[in-house]
Amino acid sequence: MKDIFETIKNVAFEIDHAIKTEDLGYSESENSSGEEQLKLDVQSDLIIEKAFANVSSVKALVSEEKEGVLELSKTGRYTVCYDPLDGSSLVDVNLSVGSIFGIYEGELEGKNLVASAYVVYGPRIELVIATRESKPMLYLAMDSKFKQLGEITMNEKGKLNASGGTQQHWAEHHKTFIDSLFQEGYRLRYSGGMVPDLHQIMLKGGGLFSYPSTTDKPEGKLRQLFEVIPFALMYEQAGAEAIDDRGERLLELVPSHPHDTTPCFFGSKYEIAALKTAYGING
Ligand code: P6P
Repeated sequence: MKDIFETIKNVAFEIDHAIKTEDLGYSESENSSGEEQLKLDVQSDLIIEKAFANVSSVKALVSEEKEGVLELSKTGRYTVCYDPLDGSSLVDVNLSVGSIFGIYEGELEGKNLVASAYVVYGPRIELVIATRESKPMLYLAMDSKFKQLGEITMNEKGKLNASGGTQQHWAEHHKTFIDSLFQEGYRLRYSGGMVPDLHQIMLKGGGLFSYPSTTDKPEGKLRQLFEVIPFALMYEQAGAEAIDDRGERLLELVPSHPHDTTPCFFGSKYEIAALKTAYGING
């Protein structure tokens, strides 16, 4: 997988450059979830597709911005599922955004995720890579190279609460639970960008990120293959947890369609245990 990680490092610099120089307008097209695409979404997707075109270990690509599977090589071993520029609508207000990569071997489902990576495009470019055998490793871009900064471990209990979704559409028990965390003194940290929001909780000692089932989005908003399962590996390898609203591990999800979404909760052990109690989930 080394060739995949090296490709992601190269892509990170290209997309960062595009963010800082390309037109921020909307393209004429929509993505597979029916969302309007920024020219930057299309540009970032193209950068990734070109970069992986000749990476021998990659069998196929699946993009959050497109329908279907792009077959690259019959001899490749891995399928890379990616969100090229998550939260791209935040670029025009100069907030951090990110790219997310899930590396799967075999059928596209949670148990076949072998590694994941994400890039945060912010005041600095940061990259995090995790495998099934390793804790998440943090890298910082310096002089067009990535410097390894160290492993990420999350505390048993944190202080940050990233509560996603439209509050007027939250279930009553979810609202009561989220409010109880604030009553305990948790700090609201939510930018609307999944990558920086989850990255902050990982690096600042823990807490809870939640994007629940809501009346307007009963199956949640975040995509299983490109966003949720890759971050579930990050959180579990950092010593935290990642579950859905039935208490099932997100790493055990089996999407029936590449663009399926799910309610999702990522957090330190204390917060996930508290959520399970609030949701009436045993164990
Ligand atoms: P809401 C960005 O559009 C995104 O897909 C994720 O990056 C982010 O966590 C979520 O949507 C924010 O959604 O409904 O809270 O604005």
